[in-house]
Amino acid sequence: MGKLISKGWRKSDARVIMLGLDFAGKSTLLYKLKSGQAVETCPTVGFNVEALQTPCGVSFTLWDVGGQDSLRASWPHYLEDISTLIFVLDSTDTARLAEAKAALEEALGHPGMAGVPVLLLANKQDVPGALAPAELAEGLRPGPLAGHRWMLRGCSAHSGQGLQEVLAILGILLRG
Ligand code: G3D
Repeated sequence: MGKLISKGWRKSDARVIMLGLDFAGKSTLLYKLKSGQAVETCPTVGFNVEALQTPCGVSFTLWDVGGQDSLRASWPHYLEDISTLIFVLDSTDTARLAEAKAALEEALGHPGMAGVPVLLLANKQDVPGALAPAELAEGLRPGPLAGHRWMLRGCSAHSGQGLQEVLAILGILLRG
């Protein structure tokens, strides 16, 4: 934990957790948001965390939690005291959309998640043939999102498309 504090983490910062299936692009998003650059990632074993700020100066920590099947059992450990959930979808992975929906349902079923706002990110919009955000939304219905304030945005962790808007939306959600 000392290491986290030295990276700029303060207990008072809002906690935003980023979940999604493995390969959705969570780690790439985290580091693109942090540094503005797409970096090479390795599968996340456990979590990555970075201290970030919205354009209007709201500080938060963004937790990227590994999404591989074997790691999803650990998600509940991270689902306490959450300000916002970011759920990342791979817009090119139509085969696993049902699996992603089930994982989202499971995460939102955790008692600590009642009423937590959800920002769904349709990542990899730079890939030709990627599903548009509205098409992904269709695939998620009937939704696990009832009772939650939620938004869905397209983005690309590679090109940075949509990420300024993601930060702006987080600012709105975090200020309530
Ligand atoms: P994860 O943390 O959700 O498991 P990663 O996913 O961030 O490790 O990304 C998985 C792969 O998707 C990586 O490819 C990464 O470069 C790629 N990726 C992430 N975001 C995007 C995006 O917006 N567009 C495109 N085209 N690819 C993306 P590799 O080949 O490095 O494993």
